[in-house]
Amino acid sequence: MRSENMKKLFALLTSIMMLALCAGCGGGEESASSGDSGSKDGKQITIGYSQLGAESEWRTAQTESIKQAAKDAGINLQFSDAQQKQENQIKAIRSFIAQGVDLIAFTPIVETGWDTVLKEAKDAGIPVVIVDRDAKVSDDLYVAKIGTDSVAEGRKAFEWVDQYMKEQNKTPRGGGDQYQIAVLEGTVGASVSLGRSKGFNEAMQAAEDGSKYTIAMSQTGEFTRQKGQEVMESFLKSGGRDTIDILFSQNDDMALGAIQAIEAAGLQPGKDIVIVSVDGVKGAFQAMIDGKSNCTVECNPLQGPLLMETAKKILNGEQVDKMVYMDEGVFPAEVAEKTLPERKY
Ligand code: GZL
Repeated sequence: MRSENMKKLFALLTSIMMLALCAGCGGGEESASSGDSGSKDGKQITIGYSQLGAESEWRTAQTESIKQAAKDAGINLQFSDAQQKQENQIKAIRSFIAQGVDLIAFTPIVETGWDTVLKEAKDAGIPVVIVDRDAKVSDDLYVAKIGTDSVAEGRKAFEWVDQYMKEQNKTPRGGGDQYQIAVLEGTVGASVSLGRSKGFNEAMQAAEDGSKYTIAMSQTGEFTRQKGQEVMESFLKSGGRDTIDILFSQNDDMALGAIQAIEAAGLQPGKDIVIVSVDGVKGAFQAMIDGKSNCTVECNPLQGPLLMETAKKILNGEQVDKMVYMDEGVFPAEVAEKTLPERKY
C-alpha cells in the first residue's frame, strides 16, 4: 500500500480512537454529575450521619433504612450512634467537619442546642440535612429537613380515640362524666414528644365532645419499652387502676411495656383500657391482633432513600424542598391482621 494511503489510514484510525475515548469520558462525567454512582467529580460521596441512639423498634428500622440506602446509592456513610446524648451528637458532627465529609445529616435528640455546631458546619462549607426529628435553628443553618409530622400524628391519635369512644359508648371507669386519659410521653424536649402532645391536646380542645376527656396523668417513658412499663405501673398504683379509660402512648414500644403492666394489674389492655400509640411497628400490629391494643398511628422511619436522593441533589447543586414529610397512615385493630404481612418495619 502506498505510504500516502498508509498515512491517511493512520489518521483515520487515530480520529476514530479519539472520538471513542471522548465518548467514554463524557459517560464518566455524566454519571459523576448525575450522582447515580454515589460519586461527585469522580470522588465517592461521603455523608456523616449522627444517629441519636437505638431506643426503639422504630429507631432500628430508621437506622437500617439509612445504612441500606447509602449502600444502594454507592455513598460512603460515616455513621455515629450518640446513645441518647446530645453532647455525643455534637462531638460526632465536629468530627465529620474535621474529616471534611461532603454532607452532614443528623436526627436531633432534642430540638434546641444546635446553633453553634451547625454554624461551624456552615463555616466549613458543609451542607446539613436534618432527619426525622426537628431542630429549632435558623433556616440558613440547614439545607433541608426530612421528617415526620408529629403534630398531625398527635391529632390523628385523638381523632381516632374520640370516634372509637363514641362508637363503643363506654361509661367512664372511674364514674363521673369524663374519660380519664393517661399519657406516656416521649423523650423530654424532643420535637416529636412536644408535637404529639400539641396535636393530641389541640384536637381534644377542638372536638365537639372534647369536654368528655381529661388528661389525668402524663409522664415521659423515654420512648423505651422498659420505661413505659415502669411508668404505667406507677400510673396504675397511684389510683389509675380503676379510673384510667384511655392510654395515649407516644410510641409503640412504650405501649408494649404498658400492656405488660396493665395485664400484671389484672386488667385487660385494649378492653378495660383503650390504647392508641404512634409508630406503626410490627410489634404494635401483633398486639392489636392479640386484642391488647386498639390503634397505631404510623410514623414512617423508611427515610434512607429520600435522604440519599436529597443529598445527591444538594451536592449536584440542584434545588431541594426545605421540608419534606413522609407519608403516614392510621391503622386500627380491625385492619391489623391483613396489614401485618405488608409491613416493612
Ligand atoms: C419519631 C421518632 C421517635 C419514634 C420513637 O419521628 O423520632 O423516636 O416515635 C423513636 O419510636 O424512639
